[in-house]
Amino acid sequence: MTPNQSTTSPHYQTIRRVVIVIPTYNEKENASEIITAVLAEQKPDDVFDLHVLIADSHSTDGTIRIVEDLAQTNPRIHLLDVQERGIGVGLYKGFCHAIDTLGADILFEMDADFQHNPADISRFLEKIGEGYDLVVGSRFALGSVNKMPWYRRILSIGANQVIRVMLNLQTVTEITTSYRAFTKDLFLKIDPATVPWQERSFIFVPVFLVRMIEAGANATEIPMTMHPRVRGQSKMVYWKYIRDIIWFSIKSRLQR
Ligand SMILES: Nc1nc2c(ncn2[C@@H]2O[C@H](COP(=O)(O)OP(=O)(O)OP(=O)(O)O)[C@@H](O)[C@H]2O)c(=O)[nH]1
Ligand SMILES: [Mg+2]
Repeated sequence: MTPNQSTTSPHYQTIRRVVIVIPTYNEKENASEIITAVLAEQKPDDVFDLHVLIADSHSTDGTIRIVEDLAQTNPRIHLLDVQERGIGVGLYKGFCHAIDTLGADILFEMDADFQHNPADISRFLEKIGEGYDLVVGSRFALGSVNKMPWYRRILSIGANQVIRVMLNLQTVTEITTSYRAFTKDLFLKIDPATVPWQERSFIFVPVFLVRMIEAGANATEIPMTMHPRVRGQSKMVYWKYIRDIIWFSIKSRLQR
């Protein structure tokens, strides 16, 4: 060590690989831009080494080709074709691939359509650096900005309240949006059989968070900015999501 180098310099700390898993189905309008925006968050000399994994359900609109081309030019960009439909399939298989093949220490889940702002990534990582093993982006935390239309805001308030009250969840205020960072160690504590990752509806998203909390996560929330989708088509089927949330909440309540 030369005299002006300190042991607290990032080079003397363990570099932790962060893999941001983005599930996609027919996101050709967003794919290239979201990857670029995520990787722009890599800070020089950081202790976090950012990678992005697109976990695609065999899109038919050319998303795969766009990501394949980008992956050839940048080793931080990865593609996994999970073949089957479902955000849960994309996320769950994406997390496993990120750990087993890409060597992830820290995982993110994030949407492709810019509803989750990539500029928030560094604030998630700050909290991981402070020792939390789960950081949840919340539309209900003080300082968050929610630009969704009124009917979507009512829907999200209702869905979150139903789950929180029925399961008596105190730790987090946001259960239904998929913008989170967590450690590999926390993920590995979860029994895949307890998470509905093969369901076509979005029910994986809240159940996965509940399982992380039940696994003893040291969790915190950060305020996030949420914007309506600008490009591409929504894949959310609201009635199925509401039905599945109510059913999951009732089942969980009865089992307690
Ligand atoms: N791998 C995979 N990803 C999916 C699937 N369905 C949706 N996604 C992705 O999951 C993320 C969230 O889906 P959205 O359609 O944006 O759902 P939403 O944000 O609740 O709805 P909007 O606010 O209307 O956009 C996006 O990145 C989608 O491309 C799927 O079947 N497979
Ligand atoms: Mg969306």
